[in-house]
Order: sequence, then structure tokens, then C-alpha cells
Amino acid sequence: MIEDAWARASIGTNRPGVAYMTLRNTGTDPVTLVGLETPLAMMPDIHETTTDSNGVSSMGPVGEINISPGESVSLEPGGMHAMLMRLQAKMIEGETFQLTLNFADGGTLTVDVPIFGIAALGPEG
Ligand SMILES: [Cu+2]
Repeated sequence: MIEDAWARASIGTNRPGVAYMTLRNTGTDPVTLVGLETPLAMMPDIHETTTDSNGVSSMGPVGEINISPGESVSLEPGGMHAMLMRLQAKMIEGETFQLTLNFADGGTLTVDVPIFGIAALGPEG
């Protein structure tokens, strides 16, 4: 299940958008998140921000995310995030969009993601 999904408003469409959430595996089998889909962006992907020993941060695709039964994985500012590349529309505060998560077993889960302000830090805005 997905908890506390949220996203930040975007300035325009020529920079990627970003969304965060917590994924909790409430089942008895491990699940693997393999990809994202959304009508809002042509190339959504899961990224992770890492900071090297010089304090320089960069980000890149993380590929698959494995979640054991009873475990949860958080996508949050400074860590993993859903990167929404090639936005098809501006992300406007107060609106929501649909994000579909694709799992390795062929299952999908679609969540409505509310869009908060451009400087929001969490699901409370
Ligand atoms: Cu990113």
C-alpha cells in the first residue's frame, strides 16, 4: 500500500517534477517495484539522491526496489524520489495527478498524488 503520496508544484514543464511517498508491503510475499507510469510525464523513473565524501550530491536511477513483507520504503526529499521527466503539463498546487506503480509480478497500483507548493517539505505541505 502507498501512504502519504505528495508532489511539488513545478515551475514549468521543461524541468522534471518530483513526487514522494511511502510504500508499505502489508502482504506476506516480497514485492519488487519495477517502474512508474503517469499521464503527466513521459519518462517517470525512480531516482536516488546520494552525497559523496566531498558533499557533492547527485542523483540517478535506482532500478528496482525490493520490499520485504512487513517492511516499508520511503521516497522522501534528500533520498529516493519519483522523478517525473518530460512533463506533459505544468504541476499546479492544489491539483492531483495519477501515478501508477508497476510491480515485478505484473501487479499495478494507482495512487492520486496531491500537488503541494513549490517549497513544500512533506505531506502536510
Ligand atoms: Cu531525480
